[in-house]
Amino acid sequence: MSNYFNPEIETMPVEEIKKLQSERLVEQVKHVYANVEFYRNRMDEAGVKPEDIKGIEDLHKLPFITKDDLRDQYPYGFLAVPLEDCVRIQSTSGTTGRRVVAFYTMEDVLIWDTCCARAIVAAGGTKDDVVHVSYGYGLFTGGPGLNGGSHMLGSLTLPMSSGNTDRQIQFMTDLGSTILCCTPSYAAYLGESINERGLKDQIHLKAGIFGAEAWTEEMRRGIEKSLGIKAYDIYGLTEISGPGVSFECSEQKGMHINEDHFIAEVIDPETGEVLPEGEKGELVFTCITKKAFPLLRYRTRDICVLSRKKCSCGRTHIRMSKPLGRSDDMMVVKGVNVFPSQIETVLLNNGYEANYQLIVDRKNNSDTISCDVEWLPDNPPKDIEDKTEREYLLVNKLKSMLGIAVKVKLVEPKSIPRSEGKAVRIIDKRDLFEESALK
Ligand code: DLL
Repeated sequence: MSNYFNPEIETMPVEEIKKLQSERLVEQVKHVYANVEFYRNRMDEAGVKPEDIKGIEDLHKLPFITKDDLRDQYPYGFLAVPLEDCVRIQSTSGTTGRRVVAFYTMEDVLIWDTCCARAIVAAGGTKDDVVHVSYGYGLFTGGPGLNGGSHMLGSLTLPMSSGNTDRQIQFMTDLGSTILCCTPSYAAYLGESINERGLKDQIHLKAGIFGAEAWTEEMRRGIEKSLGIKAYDIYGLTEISGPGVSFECSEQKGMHINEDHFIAEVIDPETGEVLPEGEKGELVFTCITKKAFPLLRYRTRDICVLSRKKCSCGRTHIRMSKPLGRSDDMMVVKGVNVFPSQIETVLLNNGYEANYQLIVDRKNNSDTISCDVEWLPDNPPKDIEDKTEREYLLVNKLKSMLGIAVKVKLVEPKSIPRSEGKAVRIIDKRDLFEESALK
């Protein structure tokens, strides 16, 4: 594949995009069937042969892939090229033991960079911009993704990573950062910090590219005001490549999916039935260009709506709404993906039962998570010191499992309300999901 960064692809007539997707899908199916035993078995079980897939109209014949499949196949089960052809791995946040590790060939990295470069352009970026990347660098895809996109565009890239707010602001003022890339919570925090220090007139930001967690329109308006910028949403997930699977344009009405690389479907999460455009359901992606770790029909668990309505920016690629919720119980806390089951595992491994409740909140634009857990009736804490010690032990265990701090409170047996139906394990006070503007 030549010509990685070709903006014309984003304005191709829809029929041409679909034709391109069909051609690439056919090749991709052959590639995974030939190289990944897991796919071969799944497709054989479903009675589908590579030659049955003649274009995107046959996509529905392929079986779905879930995160559990990826964990079961950890680490190499989905690798579709020889390991020596890979140049990079990235990994999902917050999961333990069986993480999801995604592999990239050099070509895969360039495709990913292209997707992120497009997001920067859609936010008004050019090679003359100074792109300040405050997403975390490392296994998390945020930093490396936007870094790569900025390089591809030829912009000056500041690989700040997250944290150290004073240093962030100093570089921002001294080097004249014009585009900020970070999580929306961190952007809000930076905005506050800059205003508190009275430095707003010394920063030159014009745009921000914020994603990796849910954020509301209200939050967008707050960030835009405090930093004096236009704030753009960006979406992605490690399994599919990282940030840049989709991104907002100047219209700010949903995120254009990079359709020359990913096919999007929305399904009914209960039945798996493909839903028509405009209906709300679970987002499913098929990677049609990636070679090392190409997932077909991967269930993201993000609930979204797709729209092909014409966008006045001129891009023809389909748009997705902001995620409107999840079809599983994953929460994104401080940018880290947290499953209640992980917390439960720590509790059970440490002699507690599954009588717990998680309270997630957002204060001063920073997420907090606390966990109330009942001590066992036959093993109450001896005194206040013993209680604190036991709580501290759980805090440490949870920290090493999740990578973030969870406040723990031991409470009396039967003090957590029992529910008649599904246990109410999570109280998320953040109210992050709202019906999004896909017009
Ligand atoms: O969060 C990739 C990313 C980095 C996206 C930087 C945007 C910017 P994961 O850690 O694998 O990857 O988490 C993926 O995060 O399935 C969504 O539930 C959530 N998510 C990502 N972007 C958004 C967004 C990165 N813009 C999971 N709005 C996804 C809401 C988002 N949720």
